[in-house]
Amino acid sequence: MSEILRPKMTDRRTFLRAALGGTVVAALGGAYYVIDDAGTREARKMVLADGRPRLPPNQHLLQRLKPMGGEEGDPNPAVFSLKVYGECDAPFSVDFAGLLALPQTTQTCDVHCVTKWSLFDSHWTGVKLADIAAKAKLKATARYVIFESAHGYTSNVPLREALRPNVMVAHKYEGQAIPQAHGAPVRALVPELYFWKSSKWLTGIRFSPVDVPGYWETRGYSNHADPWKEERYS
Ligand SMILES: Nc1nc2c(c(=O)[nH]1)N[C@H]1C(S)=C(S)[C@@H](COP(=O)(O)O)O[C@H]1N2
Ligand SMILES: [Mo]
Repeated sequence: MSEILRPKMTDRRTFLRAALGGTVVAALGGAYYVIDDAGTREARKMVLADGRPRLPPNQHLLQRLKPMGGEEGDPNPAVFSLKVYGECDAPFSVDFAGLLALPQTTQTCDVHCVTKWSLFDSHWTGVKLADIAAKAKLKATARYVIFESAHGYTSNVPLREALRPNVMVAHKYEGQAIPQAHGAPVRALVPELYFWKSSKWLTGIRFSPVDVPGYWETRGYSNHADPWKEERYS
């Protein structure tokens, strides 16, 4: 994750084609991801309803979601189970069918990676974290949400922020099952914090009375991770 978004022109033809379109190509992880310079310039003029710039400071637009890696979990929905527990009166577990039986929402949102790329207008379907919290009957002592993923990856989000209507447990991306690289079959989605908070290959949601810094938060990255405040590192 510490890689810097940096153009590396290894494929001349792809570069020229992109350059003609007014864009620059970044070769990252062996694949090409287009930094949309024209789009970035336009994006910098956009303002959110609450006055924040739509594109957080020092971010650049990509045209599609870049797989950022991680230790993959089992993508098979048939073996999926999500454990919801911690500071709540009605902890529960759901399998994939059980997740689909909960109230579903589809949203369009922007996501922002700490390596300085952003993607506008990504589409996700899943269950709002707020609906999961209501079903679990949170205790007043719950103050943080800890997203737990395969192989011990975790991320921490203050409860108040996790209850925002755009925070969800997603099982579809762009109308399709989430691809394995992006966290199949189910991932967390926290659009207003840097993307590392959006745990892929999700296996658990724990409501905690105390903060528990997660995988990246204990490796030099910001505990809170607000892209508009550029909370990148701790
Ligand atoms: N389980 C798990 N989730 C994870 C990660 C990871 O390594 N493991 N990486 C995070 C980081 S650093 C980012 S930027 C996003 C990347 O999501 P993407 O690969 O779908 O773009 O996933 C986050 N979720
Ligand atoms: Mo990341």
